[in-house]
Amino acid sequence: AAESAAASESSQPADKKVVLGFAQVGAESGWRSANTKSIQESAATAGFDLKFSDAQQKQENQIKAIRSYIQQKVDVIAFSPVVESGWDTVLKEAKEAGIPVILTDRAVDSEDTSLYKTFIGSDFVEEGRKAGQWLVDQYKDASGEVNIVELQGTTGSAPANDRKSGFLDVITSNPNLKIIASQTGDFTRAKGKEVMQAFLQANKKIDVLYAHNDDMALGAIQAIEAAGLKPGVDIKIISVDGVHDGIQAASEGKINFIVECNPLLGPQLMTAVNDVLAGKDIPLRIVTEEGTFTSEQALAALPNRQY
Ligand code: GZL
Repeated sequence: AAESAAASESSQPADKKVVLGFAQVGAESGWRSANTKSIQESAATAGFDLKFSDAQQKQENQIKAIRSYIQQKVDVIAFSPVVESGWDTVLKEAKEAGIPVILTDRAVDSEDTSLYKTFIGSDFVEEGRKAGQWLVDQYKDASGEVNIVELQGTTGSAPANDRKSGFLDVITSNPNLKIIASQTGDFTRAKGKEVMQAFLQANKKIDVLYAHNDDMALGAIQAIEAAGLKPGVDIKIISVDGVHDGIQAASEGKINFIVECNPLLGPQLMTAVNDVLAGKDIPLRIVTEEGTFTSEQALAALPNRQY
């Protein structure tokens, strides 16, 4: 009787595992792999039954996955929206089914914030501002024009939109700093290399590359070296994430400045799942802590990096 009483008090019967449905963006970058590992390991540690899907960076696949979790009557749905728009319908379906939703990593542009319990992730505008500030400091005495090319993240994604706007907002303080070309590399190495090749062919003088993630910067480095130029010297490179291969390149002076974007969101997500199921009020926004790395700092940090 005591056990059944305990079970009836909490929202979960004592022996039933919490079922968490997670709809992941894809496996496009080192950051994403580290993020997936953090979520899978944290769910196991929390004793949750994790249902996990990879949408290959396609919104329709994420929506399908969320609908399948609704059908399966999972306890909580969490996902990292590949793009900001187009989520209201499926989030309303989850709400009508009485299944709480938690956003991780990327935000949605829904006006109705009752459609999700919280958004756990970085401040991408601040990341763009940090990247821009480093460049402004580097070129504060520049007399001539500084030609910048930009490899944007996935079109329509919160990190691409916000890293662009934060960067632009800061560099306008120096009219010499000019973005002469800007195009999406979809957060992948392959596309980053391809677009950088095109930038190099179309522009005779490129001084700086601003890449929205390390993977595109690493692809661009291949293109820069193939063109007989020295990355980090002939073309300064600023990137975002701080994954192992990015930190490695920075420690070798091929990337000059990295703005960290923390992928290890698993523990905060599992805490939020428990709090939501316990009926606790949680903040609508949980911002993850992160820093920056110059080449010297990357060299010192390399031995201790977890991912
Ligand atoms: C940022 C995340 C971005 C990373 C990329 O939080 O959404 O997606 O910066 C990843 O590496 O592909």
